[in-house]
Amino acid sequence: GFDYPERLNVGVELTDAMVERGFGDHVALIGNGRRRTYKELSDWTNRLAHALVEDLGVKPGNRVLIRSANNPAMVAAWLAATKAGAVVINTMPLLRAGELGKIVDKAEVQFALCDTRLMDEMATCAKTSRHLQKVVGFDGTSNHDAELDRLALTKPVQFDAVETGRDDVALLGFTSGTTGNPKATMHFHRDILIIADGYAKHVLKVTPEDVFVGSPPLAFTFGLGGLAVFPLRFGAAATLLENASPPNMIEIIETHRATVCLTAPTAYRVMLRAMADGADLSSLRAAVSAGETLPAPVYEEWIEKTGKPMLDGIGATEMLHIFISNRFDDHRPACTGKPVPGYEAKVIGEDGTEVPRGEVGRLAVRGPTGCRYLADDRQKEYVQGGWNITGDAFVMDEDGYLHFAARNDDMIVSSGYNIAGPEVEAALLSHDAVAECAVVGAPDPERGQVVEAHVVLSAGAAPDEATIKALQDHVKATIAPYKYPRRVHFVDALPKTETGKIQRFRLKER
Ligand code: 3SK
Repeated sequence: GFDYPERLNVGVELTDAMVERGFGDHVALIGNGRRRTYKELSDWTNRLAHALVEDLGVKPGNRVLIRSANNPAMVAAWLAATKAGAVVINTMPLLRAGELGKIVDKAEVQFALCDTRLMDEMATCAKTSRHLQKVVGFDGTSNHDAELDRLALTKPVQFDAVETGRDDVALLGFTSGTTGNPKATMHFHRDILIIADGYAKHVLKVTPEDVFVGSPPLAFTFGLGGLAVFPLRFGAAATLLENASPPNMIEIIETHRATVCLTAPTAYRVMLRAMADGADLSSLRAAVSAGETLPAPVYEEWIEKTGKPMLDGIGATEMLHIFISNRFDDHRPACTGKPVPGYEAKVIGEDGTEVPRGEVGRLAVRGPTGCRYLADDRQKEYVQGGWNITGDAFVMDEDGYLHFAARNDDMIVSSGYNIAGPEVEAALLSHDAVAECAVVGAPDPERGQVVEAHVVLSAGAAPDEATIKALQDHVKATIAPYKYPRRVHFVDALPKTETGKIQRFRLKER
């Protein structure tokens, strides 16, 4: 069970409570060339919380938007606003004023805390917003040289945090929109601890000696959980990178001897190539792959080169974090694993009943976190009879392991065959000429749909008919031949969300 006191403020739990537990001198955050201990983080967030309440007028339940790239100042702003009892909306740095405006309207945001380097779009958004009362800048470079930092500077390092309830909303997570239609999901203070006390404790087995690195934005619950909540809950250190490119992550791993990495399979592919050129990833004890399905060749090469497993897992903004995962001592290729402690999963058909083992259906999960959309009719589609009905098609095998088939939208029906686009992608990715690819169903008068591959070629591969033929033959030789891509387009890059998920719907629109 996940038992928490009725009065619970997750901002306090991850800072002041950690100091009380003896972690005051442990390094909590590393970023922008500085290290901060838990005591420093506690003081910093308490000063900021004073400024939010006393100077800005933030009240419990107010919606506070934070706009920043991943850096320690963003984590501090999130924790401070949480201590002040606010409901926080973390947002991606690349969002434009129009996109920010939709979030501000939907969440009825009253206050925005914005890295001063990203102020232009925020200010444009504020001009037309009915809800926003105040936009205040903070210094994302941690030099404390912006309005909010100056207000906080003179405040005391003790703060009486708002005594929120464990079931009070602490966070609104906006879905990243692979379908182009974002929704807000509400999460309680207790939910944020549950993801640490479940997955991070029992699957990742986090200890105070761990050093985390990774690429998902803190604005995405994958990043907030993996790069802030998990380390801070256990007295570990989080390294935060504003630009988490694979070379930058490698540098951090080498410099800080990082032990846990969370990123997407494409980044791991690049890291594997870098290992061949001497990159030292030997400090990593855990490589978490999520956000996109993990192709078996990447999983296998990782084990071969590092001697350690790569943990594929699936989460959802609706569920807050990962709910199905492989384990260090129980992992398989092309397999997402089993439910995380506390969660149950089943695979259901159109009529909502469980399909036989081995058959494709929709993944349904239930557990201690779950979907609560903010004012959205889609709630009754997502949650039915206490089960969260995800948008993913899965197969449960005889032994209870779950295997990703496709996002429901990514199933291609061609001449009566059901073809899972990601399976064709995995086959293509096992060819040397393919750096990245996405497979979609394209309308076809004869077959209904045909399999269409969009391929980013590896350096040196020629974008010509001979390569198309080689790729088609390779797929036919790897999986059932009817699944081969009848159309192949070479592209420079694939359309992706800011969290790195491929936007297949954009390819379908083309
Ligand atoms: O699998 C995902 O996309 C995800 C979403 C939210 C939180 C965590 C994860 C891994």
